[in-house]
Amino acid sequence: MKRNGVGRENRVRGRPRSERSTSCGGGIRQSHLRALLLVVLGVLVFGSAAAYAQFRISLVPEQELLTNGGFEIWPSGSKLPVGWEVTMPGRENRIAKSRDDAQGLYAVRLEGGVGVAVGICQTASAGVRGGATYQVGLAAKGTTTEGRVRLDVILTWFDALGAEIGSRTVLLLAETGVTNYRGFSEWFTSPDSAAGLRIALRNPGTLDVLIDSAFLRVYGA
Ligand SMILES: [Ca+2]
Repeated sequence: MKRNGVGRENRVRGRPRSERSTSCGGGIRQSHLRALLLVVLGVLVFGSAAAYAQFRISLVPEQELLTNGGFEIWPSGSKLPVGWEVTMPGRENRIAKSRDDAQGLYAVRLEGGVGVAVGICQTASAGVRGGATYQVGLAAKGTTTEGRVRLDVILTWFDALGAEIGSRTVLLLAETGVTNYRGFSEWFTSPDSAAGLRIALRNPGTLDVLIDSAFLRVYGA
């Protein structure tokens, strides 16, 4: 009887070892599993947030503001590509269509000279607004390995009444021996009252410069 009582007591005080082991061990594993899942979830959430912040610009809609940025369209007999004007009157004869292109069929060549800065420009209004993020870029190169090739990109902002409200020169190229196309780009933000943006591509150097694949994008359109 006593032996049986002890046996019953043992059975009552504790569940079989295998059951305890299964229950307790399982509880610990579930706890660890929950912690691990939380860590993984945290990594995913924070990792995704960081990735989103880093690449958010590429995820929002964008709008191209330039007309004929690839310089593929040229009116018959014209020295200027469609959509572009000359920055200084009378300099059309120093601007030319070139088959030495980075993309497509044609590029534009701005002739260099002493005391002369040949340039082309165009003004965008559709899609231009205050406080937006923009990216301007192009491919450019020189035609000789000797001397310094120059190219300035000049951005000028206008308000809704057409008054100039700011200007900024972005020097994209000022290097020696660049005879293969290289891509250049820069990010910027518009002034709050911006309603128009003129972009001018100007060669202030003495050597010719070739330009192709120009773009001017606004994000969040
Ligand atoms: Ca082209």
